[in-house]
Amino acid sequence: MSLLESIREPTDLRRLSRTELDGLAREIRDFLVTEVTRTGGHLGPNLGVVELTLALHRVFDSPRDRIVWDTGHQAYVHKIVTGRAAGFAQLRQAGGLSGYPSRSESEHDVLESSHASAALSWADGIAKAYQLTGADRAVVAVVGDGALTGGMCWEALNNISVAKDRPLVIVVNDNTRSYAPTTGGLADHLATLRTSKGYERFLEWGKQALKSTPVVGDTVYGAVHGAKKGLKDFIAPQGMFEDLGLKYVGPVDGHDVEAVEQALTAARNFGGPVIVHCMTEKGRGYAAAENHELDKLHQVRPGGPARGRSWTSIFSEELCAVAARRDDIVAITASMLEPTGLAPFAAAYPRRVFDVGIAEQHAVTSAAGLSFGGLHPVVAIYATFANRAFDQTVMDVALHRQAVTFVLDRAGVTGDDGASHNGMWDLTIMSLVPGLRLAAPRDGQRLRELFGEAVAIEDGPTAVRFPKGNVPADIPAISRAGGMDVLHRAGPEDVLIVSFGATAQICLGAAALLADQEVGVTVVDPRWVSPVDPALPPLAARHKLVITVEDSSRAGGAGSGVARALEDADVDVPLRTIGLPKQFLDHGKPADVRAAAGLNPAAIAERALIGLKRKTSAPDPAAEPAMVERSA
Ligand SMILES: Cc1ncc(C[n+]2csc(CCOP(=O)(O)OP(=O)(O)O)c2C)c(N)n1
Repeated sequence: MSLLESIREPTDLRRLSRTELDGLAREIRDFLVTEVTRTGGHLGPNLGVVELTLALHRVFDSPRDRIVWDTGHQAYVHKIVTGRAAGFAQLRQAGGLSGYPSRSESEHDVLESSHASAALSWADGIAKAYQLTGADRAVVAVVGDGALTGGMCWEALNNISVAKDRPLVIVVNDNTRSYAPTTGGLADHLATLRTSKGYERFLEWGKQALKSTPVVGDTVYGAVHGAKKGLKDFIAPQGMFEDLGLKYVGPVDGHDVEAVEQALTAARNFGGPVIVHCMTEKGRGYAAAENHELDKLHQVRPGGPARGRSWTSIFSEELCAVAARRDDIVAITASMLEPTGLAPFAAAYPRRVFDVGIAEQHAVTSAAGLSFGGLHPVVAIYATFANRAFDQTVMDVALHRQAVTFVLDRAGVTGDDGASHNGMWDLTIMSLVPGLRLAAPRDGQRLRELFGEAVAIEDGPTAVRFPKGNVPADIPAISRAGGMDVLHRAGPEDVLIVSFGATAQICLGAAALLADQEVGVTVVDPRWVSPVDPALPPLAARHKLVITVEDSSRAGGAGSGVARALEDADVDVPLRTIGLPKQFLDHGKPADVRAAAGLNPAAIAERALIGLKRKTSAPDPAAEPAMVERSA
């Protein structure tokens, strides 16, 4: 039996000798490389936390003690040592293991959301609860140097540092990178701490102070006392964390299980908030990751790098083209220069791009300032992370009518990253913002056009949203109705299908199915989701039924905008809105997740036939689209 096979739960780790631990770390790395390159997933971050995770599970007694992973993309090793190795065969596939911690998978998992920089606040709250209820349970948060650039971490630290008697261990997993190297004042400060002599001094101190402290177990007074005294003596250098009033242990070699255990044990026994600064190497032990300059194989795809023409690459090209004509165009990324397609722009115009860290709120308000200062900022973020900056979008950008263009990549169902990565709230939240004009291109050509139209608007904010993956072939318009593209028109004016963004292809598929049933269909793409095109209500009035289709939440989204516009124009044509249900959608293949929500030609055609009363609603619930939500 391999060492890996002998680990069914964290307590199994505590029987292992140092040599066995090294062997286990090797086996885990081999396992990760084999499994994750096959299924796709986060590779580099997990290769970097093998020893750190082993040490955490030897020192802390999970699930009694709580280990809170920030972002959660680096929790694969944690999954392996908590009995889920077999599940990696189905990683990120429908019904299989989630790519992030998941409470339904294991009692060892706490925080499921994959939005960064939240773990310290979670840990603060859990520690407060345990203190108030008298529970003797340790709380440890693991946060990357990238995630530590997020504002929530600093709000949490501001609170954590004042509670001197509330135990909380914060492990900073410092691999010097987010995707790319982490930048900013904090990164500079961590670099200063890294180059201090603290590690050697720690090892020396650790050997003496912890000689009699069990790795896991009683907080013997002497050991606690010794640890406290030792920590005081050990504090080095007098850095920012100390100035905040937090004890600082480190820097510790995060690939030396023994050193990490010593540090964690001392921190655990300290009795107050402690930062343990671990240095790790992203991609450790796998040459392809170690040598991958761009992002150390942060995430890999099954079957190797993507082929084909992505939406992102078209935006990337268009941004450079516009920027060549206009030197007021600047771009902002929240730590995702490469994934959001800003790298070519950054190479061409290094002074005109700002990587602000994982700090979407700051990105947006800083964009308001750039606009006030006479520039036209393009904020390039993933749609799901726009949630983070809703208030800033409303109050700082829109209220002040700043000309900021949001580019929302990975909008709609993204699928395999699970509930918190789907970009399914952007159409709702952006539609709520007064004065914000919101576009959803259906293909590459429309992305170029609409991005150009968006950055030409100078009296308020604009947003352009598009999905993950490759663009479809361009879908030409056959005519225009107001500002809307008419994509299809055949037969009597029975059904008007209003297709938002990249749903055009499936709407045309539905039109073809309906033509077979001798139903006349018009398909329009309004191009702009908000405001609703004034030509839409009169066009709707000529039809017997209107169906809106969007790859975003039905609740308050594009279809809701159409409903309000028809109501305001006193157009009483029946309306059906098709979109994602107000639910958290489990991971799975994007097409399957969409189809389950009724976002496919057959389901749309079915809704049309029922709406036209050519067919009654089937009494058999199994015939209903699985996730259609009726009440939202
Ligand atoms: C709010 C938010 N913005 C952006 C991301 C995308 N993202 C995922 S991991 C990551 C880098 C995290 O860096 P770090 O915390 O240092 O962890 P590492 O991958 O280096 O282990 C980013 C930017 C996110 N998850 N959440």
